[in-house]
Amino acid sequence: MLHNMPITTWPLLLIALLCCALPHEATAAEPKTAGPKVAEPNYDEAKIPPYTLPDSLVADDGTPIRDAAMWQQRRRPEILRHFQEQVYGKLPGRPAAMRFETTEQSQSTLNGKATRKQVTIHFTREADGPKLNLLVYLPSTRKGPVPLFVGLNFSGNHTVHADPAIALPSAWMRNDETLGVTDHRATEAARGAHAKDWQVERILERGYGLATAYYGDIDPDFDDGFQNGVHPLFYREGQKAPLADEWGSIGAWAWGLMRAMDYFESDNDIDARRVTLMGHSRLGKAALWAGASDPRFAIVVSNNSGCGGAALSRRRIGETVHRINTAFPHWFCGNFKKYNAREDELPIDQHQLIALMAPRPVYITSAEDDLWADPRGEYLAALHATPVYKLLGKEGLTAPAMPALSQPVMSTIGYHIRPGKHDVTAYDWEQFLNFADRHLPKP
Ligand code: GTR
Repeated sequence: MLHNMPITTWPLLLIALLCCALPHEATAAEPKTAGPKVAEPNYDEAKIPPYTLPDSLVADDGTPIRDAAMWQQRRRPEILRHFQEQVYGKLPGRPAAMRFETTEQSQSTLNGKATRKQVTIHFTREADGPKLNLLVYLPSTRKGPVPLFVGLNFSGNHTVHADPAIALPSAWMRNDETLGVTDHRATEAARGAHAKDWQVERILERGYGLATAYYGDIDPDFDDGFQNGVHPLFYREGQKAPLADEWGSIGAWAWGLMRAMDYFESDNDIDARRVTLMGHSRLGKAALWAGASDPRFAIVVSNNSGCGGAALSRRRIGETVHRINTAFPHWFCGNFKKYNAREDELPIDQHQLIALMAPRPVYITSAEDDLWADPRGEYLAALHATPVYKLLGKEGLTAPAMPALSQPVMSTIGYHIRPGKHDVTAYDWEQFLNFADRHLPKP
């Protein structure tokens, strides 16, 4: 999906360094805000400073969390609040005037394999207000409401399949010659360009629907001081930007996914209790945050989500808090900047983001060459979320050591690492489908 560099034979370190220097799908902008210099990335396990992870089963005041009730009533809200106030920012609720409009529908498409729906979620009464355009495919073989995968896409709904009926997005898009994006508008050139990242036919064949939307519909991915996208809809009188503990762009993308869930609840062809949320990279961070914030998502899949996603911040390997906050000042809330090069002061770490999903299943993936995202830190976060699952009577992650390449572990917390780069592959999708088959509640 993101980078198409011929990098097969270079040493891993060089690859990792290039990951920070060369563009991902949306360019990893070099730090543009003034401030202390961001430390050079470390890729050496031996140079990770010693750290202690916050204990999910001890409350902030030192009280041990002994049972499920104490977790649910006391510790979970405490951890959730830390993530809201210090990391992603607080989210608003569902807008009162929100409405759904089916703009296009076909009972039989993709050679008879699917029903297609295109649905606009209008966040305001006005037709030209901010909106999210959902593309939904449902298997023709369905006998009733179907389980569904949902995920935001990077470059427009028209990139997920060559289907000529998919509407082009109209929202701002990063210019990209390879996708034919000029003047920040999508064009026909990219139709089907990311089909391999979505495996539409395979998902349908396995009995699942797929819903997707362009993340830029919710908030264009650049730092404009939160003037575009959905943020201004919620400003109080005189407010010009979110407060330090209010949502940034990752929060907005997560919020958009929650609004998609509102739609699924209204569509009788979809089983809203069996929705698996999948996100890659920055959208994996958003998926985890949406899953933590909204218990309606039955499963969350984090694909290569890295720093601010599934990877432990305190390891400071590959991408760090300081670097991500500097390159992408709009992603997290203002307060998160306090932790630049001060990870030990965070009241939480990312294993607790995974624990907020408990007891729901969550699947974490890494890619061998994606050292920027810290595969080992992603595995360790999954492992250290396990005590919360155990407290709730689930197994958590059953792999006490990091699994070998292509050896998926499918316990309540699942994990795999595959060979290759930062990407979503057909192999990854096969595992997501297997994981959903295994863990979704029965209809
Ligand atoms: C990188 C960023 C990562 C990851 C990635 C992506 O530039 O440093 O945190 O989110 O972008 O989303 O592709």
